[in-house]
Amino acid sequence: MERGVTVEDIARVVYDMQAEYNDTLSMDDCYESVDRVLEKREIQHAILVGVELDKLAENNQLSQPLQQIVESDEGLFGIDETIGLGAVFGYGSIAVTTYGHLDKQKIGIIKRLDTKVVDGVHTFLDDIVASIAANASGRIAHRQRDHDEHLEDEKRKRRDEEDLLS
Ligand SMILES: [Ca+2]
Repeated sequence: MERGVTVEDIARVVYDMQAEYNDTLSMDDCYESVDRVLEKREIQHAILVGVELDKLAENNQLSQPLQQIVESDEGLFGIDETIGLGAVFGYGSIAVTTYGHLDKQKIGIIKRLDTKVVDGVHTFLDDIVASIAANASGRIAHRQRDHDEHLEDEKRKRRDEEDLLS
């Protein structure tokens, strides 16, 4: 990814969120899950919109009052959280819950973006990264549950194909 965020940064958040529920979870699983989430069109669109607005604000190219609001990451803005939230519904209730948690507890790269350790305007990016991490966490949690329920391989394969089609 661009804007100072790597897949590894996001995978690490996913690992932190899921490791306590999943004994066999590896960083590779988290990487893979983040990669799969990044293939989704609704996520790609959220990234496009959010990063574009961050960049425009960074270059002082938005109209007022939007420029000032995005540039200073005003707490009351709320559209940034809404875009992130809008992109988590595709992965079910665990993704939604995880997003809510990350929005409050901002861990890892999300915290670094939110507290402006990473240079530039990232008003939208922190919420989008939280959304990607929440989706990847939800994906892992649902797969783990399926595994626990001993779904036959056949069924899982079909779900993967549906995953790709959607
Ligand atoms: Ca934000």
